[in-house]
Amino acid sequence: MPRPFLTDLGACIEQLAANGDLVRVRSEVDPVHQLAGVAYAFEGREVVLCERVKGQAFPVLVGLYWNRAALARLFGCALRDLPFAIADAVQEWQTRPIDPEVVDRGPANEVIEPEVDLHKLPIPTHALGDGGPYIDSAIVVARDPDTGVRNASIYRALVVGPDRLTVQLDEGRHVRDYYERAEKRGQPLEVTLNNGVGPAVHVASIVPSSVAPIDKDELGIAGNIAGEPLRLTRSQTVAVEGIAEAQFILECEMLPEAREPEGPFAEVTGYYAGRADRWTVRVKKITRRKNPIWHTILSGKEVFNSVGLVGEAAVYRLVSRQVRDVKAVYFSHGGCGFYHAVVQLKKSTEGIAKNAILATFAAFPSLKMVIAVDEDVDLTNAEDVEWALATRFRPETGLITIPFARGHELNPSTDKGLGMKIGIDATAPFPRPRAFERVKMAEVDVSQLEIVR
Ligand SMILES: Cc1cc2nc3c(=O)[nH]c(=O)nc-3n(C[C@H](O)[C@H](O)[C@H](O)COP(=O)(O)O)c2cc1C
Ligand SMILES: [Mn+2]
Repeated sequence: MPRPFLTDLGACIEQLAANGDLVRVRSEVDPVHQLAGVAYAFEGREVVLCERVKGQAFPVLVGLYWNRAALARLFGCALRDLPFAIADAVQEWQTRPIDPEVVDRGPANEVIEPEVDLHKLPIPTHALGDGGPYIDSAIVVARDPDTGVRNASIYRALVVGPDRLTVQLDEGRHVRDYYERAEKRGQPLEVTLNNGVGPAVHVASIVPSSVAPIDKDELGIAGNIAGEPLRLTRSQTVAVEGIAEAQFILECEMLPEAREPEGPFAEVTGYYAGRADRWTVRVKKITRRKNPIWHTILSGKEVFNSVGLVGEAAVYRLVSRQVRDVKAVYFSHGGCGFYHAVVQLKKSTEGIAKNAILATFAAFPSLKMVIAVDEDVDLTNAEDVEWALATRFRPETGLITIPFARGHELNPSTDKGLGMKIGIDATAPFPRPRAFERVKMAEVDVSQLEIVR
């Protein structure tokens, strides 16, 4: 059954309100620092709609991804099933993709701005040390300059002029690969930045390349999640499409040979990414809905529950096929959402936890640490995982270290991404000796008892 609220942000907000997961801030907030500060008071709880933004005509939505329970309600599944629901849609896409459809005009083209002025958009400046206003939730749609295959992803973009942005493209990103090939020919890379989309499109655009390789259009994943093709709209000034359902579309080109300062930016690591000369983008046209809502994402729980959640789903899908004993994967929040993974196994043989650890590293290169636990450990509970480390992990046999391996360049504990990965087997021996049998109490429904306080 089609679920339009998973692609259309306006419908999504209505659904959040109906589920009791939305707060509206009626007081005016300053987009410089104050908006993020107000939103942070709700981090991990309700999604926040700032209805009046100082000096700006449009409201701003923030916090769409920071509460997994609210996301599960949107996706219509139980909280613990959320990564599996995404993994199932991704698998369906691999075998029966619901590819996007291109239309001439969409809701995102209701207003075609006569001139480009990024300062007229309510783009907030988040953290106190940030280098300026950042677009950080727009879906970047591009085409491979050789094959024409479409790509969707998210890159932070700093506003540096009325029609100019600077962006950060990590190593290995498909858009960086496209750009480098276009630049070699002295050509710009055309892209659209699509702000204000539903979770199906967001999820599709951050599925890791181990699952959505460079020769596949990951926008199809949005179709498989929402149950209907995602609609794309032809652009006014570039040959790449925009997302018809978006609130705003910025038609842009990434300029060859041009670099301008970008940063600092409060990153998912909890640190600022530094300022340096990075890629330059020129905005050629802005189109929008009549009454649009700007969407922004705060680094922190929001990203843990989006990149992390989608990473878990992708890793689970890949690794459980190689190692059937793997039952679940969790990217813990203390690990910045995607540096630490906990892999849960129901062991059928000795040594298999180490194979699961190696397969997990292969499936998600940003990971620094993988901990394997048994099925009787709650993998989402840091205290329970620590209990497994304390009582099952034997450092003399259970530790894997992989020095000088590629990780995530933003992680300051690495040398620009180069560092050691560690795998920890915190599973009990197989077959399980009596000494490793976990204490269990009877399950009692206390609501049936007479209890006095
Ligand atoms: C809110 C948010 C911001 C992101 N910012 C960046 C960024 O600035 N640079 C980057 O390389 N990746 C960033 N990512 C991660 C990429 O979007 C993600 O890895 C994506 O799968 C890359 O796709 P691609 O390889 O198809 O280009 C961000 C993800 C999210 C959710
Ligand atoms: Mn891609």
